[in-house]
Amino acid sequence: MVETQPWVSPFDAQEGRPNMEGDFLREEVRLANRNSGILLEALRHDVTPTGLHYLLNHFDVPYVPSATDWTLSITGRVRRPLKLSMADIQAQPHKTMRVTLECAGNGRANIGMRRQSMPWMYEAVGTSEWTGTPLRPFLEEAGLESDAIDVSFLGIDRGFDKVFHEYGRSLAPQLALSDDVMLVWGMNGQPLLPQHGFPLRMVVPGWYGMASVKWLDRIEVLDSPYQGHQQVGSYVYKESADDPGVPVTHIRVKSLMVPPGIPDWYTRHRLVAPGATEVFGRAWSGNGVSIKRVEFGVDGAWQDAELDPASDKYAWRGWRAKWHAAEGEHEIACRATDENGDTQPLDERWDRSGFGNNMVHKIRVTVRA
Ligand SMILES: Nc1nc2c(c(=O)[nH]1)N[C@H]1C(S)=C(S)[C@@H](COP(=O)(O)O)O[C@H]1N2
Ligand SMILES: [Mo]
Repeated sequence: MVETQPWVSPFDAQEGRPNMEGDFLREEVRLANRNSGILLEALRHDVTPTGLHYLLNHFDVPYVPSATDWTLSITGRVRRPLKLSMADIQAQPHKTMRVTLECAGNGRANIGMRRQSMPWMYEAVGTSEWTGTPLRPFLEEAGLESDAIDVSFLGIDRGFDKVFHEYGRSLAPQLALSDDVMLVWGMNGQPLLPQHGFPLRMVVPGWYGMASVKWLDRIEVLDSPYQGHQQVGSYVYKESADDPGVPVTHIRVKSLMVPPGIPDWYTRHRLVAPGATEVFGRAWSGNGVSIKRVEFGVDGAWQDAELDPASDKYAWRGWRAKWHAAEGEHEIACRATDENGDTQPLDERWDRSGFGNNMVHKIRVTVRA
């Protein structure tokens, strides 16, 4: 870690943070202490224990002591504006879905010229059983006007990222009305924890995590495209600053392994005993596309891994590979391909903000008796 950057008021500056190489900044380390990732060994669990699920909070976690007074309003280009209590929402039919969430910035720190932001390596992913109810009946009750072209979702957390804003995102009406977009109050059979959006959040399965707005209190139906910072000023794939870019949407195909053997505590370098061993991992893709193939690589030689039975449509899939570990230094890797034929790249995928880097997971291993 190197010294903190010279102080420039972030409340005035309009420029984004630059890209950089080298050691992590104090600011990045502080963000990493606030936003924890999954421990890779916890990939073993089909459903990530709640306390091991990754976290990404841009601002402060709001203090909401009870769900009793929480309301969700639906306003804007609707025929009947609604103000719903948690009781109104929970009176709808319940549904529990197993969904893998991944942060769009996962893999950012593995890009040579990384963006100054949350320095995720591989660990911004987790799978939960989310309990809630589809959003659709509420939007239908409110009744979208014929000029409604965007549906915005706002949380109560606020702060600065170039500009002042409340965390907000939007979805096209057609998507907001799909059966899979959910209003969620439960995570793994318990009320949401404060850091995961208590008492109410969205889950937009198959999309990178930014779409799943936490602490949801307002839905505004719009007759023009939503212009919130998290929609148009961030989460856009760009080659360079003047690239108009392409919005970040669905999760890209990816796989990870449980690091085999035992770690050195500080470097996390692995030590594996020679002989037969099994490497276990997970693979997933976005938009409900299933995993077709996972390969396991040792020093660049690839073999097919065995896939566990498919899980829910939007949840990751287990895989395992037999490895006859020979003494010496090795680099092991895994690579997934989905039913669309999309495969993970071997090397980092450039994006100016470090979004969508789904390069293969590589681990250096010492094999010694
Ligand atoms: N209100 C609000 N919702 C939010 C965020 C946020 O900062 N504020 N972060 C988003 C991002 S970028 C991700 S990846 C997911 C993370 O959800 P989790 O912390 O429950 O894992 O929440 C999304 N929803
Ligand atoms: Mo994210």
